[in-house]
Amino acid sequence: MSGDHDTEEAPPEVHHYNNIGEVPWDIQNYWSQRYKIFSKYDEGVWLTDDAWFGVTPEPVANEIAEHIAKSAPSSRSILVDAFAGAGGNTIAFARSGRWKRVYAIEKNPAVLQCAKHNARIYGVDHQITWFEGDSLQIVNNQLKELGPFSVLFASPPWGGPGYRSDKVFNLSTMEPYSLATLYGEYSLFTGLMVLYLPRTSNVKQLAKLVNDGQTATVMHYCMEGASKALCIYYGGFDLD
Ligand code: MGP
Repeated sequence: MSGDHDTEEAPPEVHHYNNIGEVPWDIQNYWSQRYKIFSKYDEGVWLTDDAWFGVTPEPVANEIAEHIAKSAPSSRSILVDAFAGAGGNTIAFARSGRWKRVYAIEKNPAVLQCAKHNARIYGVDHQITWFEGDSLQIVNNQLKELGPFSVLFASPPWGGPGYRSDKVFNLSTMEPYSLATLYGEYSLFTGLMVLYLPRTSNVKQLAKLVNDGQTATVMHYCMEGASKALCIYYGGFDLD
């Protein structure tokens, strides 16, 4: 461990790797991009080995946070991050300064501890309320009353890095939650949602959820000239 934020104890599955010799082979590719993922990596960022695959790289997370901040109606003052993971997006939302409060949900207790720790490194922990548990349940039970004031962002699991083997990614078989399940459940909470999905997502499936006369925007987020992922903006965002 290194940095100034290591007074707390890390759970056994949480690591801060300092050199490539310590890093499992299947995440070495991600570790070599660690400063793109977290620019403050060397300050002691924590991750579980599985969390590396799903973290949104910091420049992408910042760009998304900026787009949501400027396009959401001003009446919305709460941002709910439904799958916080190790905190990449949550931290960017808090840093944007746009939200009265950021609510962050994560099911895996060790990953949640990483997110809290990483938010402290970025100095934004005090702006975030954390929930441990199932995203769909927490949104529609514990957070229910906040729906009319909220924008929901979800970067769900895509079923692992194997998503790349599909030329067109089928969102109806996405594990563990399909697009229709996520959209259906989150729509009960708020009409304003942004979903972070594979760059190869089936666009027809994305469009099927848009009612006649309404619009949705697909935005690709790129690094070094290549799309990393897309976001679909459902509801009244002003992205022009
Ligand atoms: P990638 O395809 O694994 O990496 O993930 P990359 O660097 O584009 O691969 P390359 O070798 O083809 O260049 C691209 C981005 O998708 C990552 O930066 C993550 O933000 C995101 N991502 C990957 N997975 C497997 C998931 C996932 O399961 N869920 C979410 N929400 N994001 C993911």
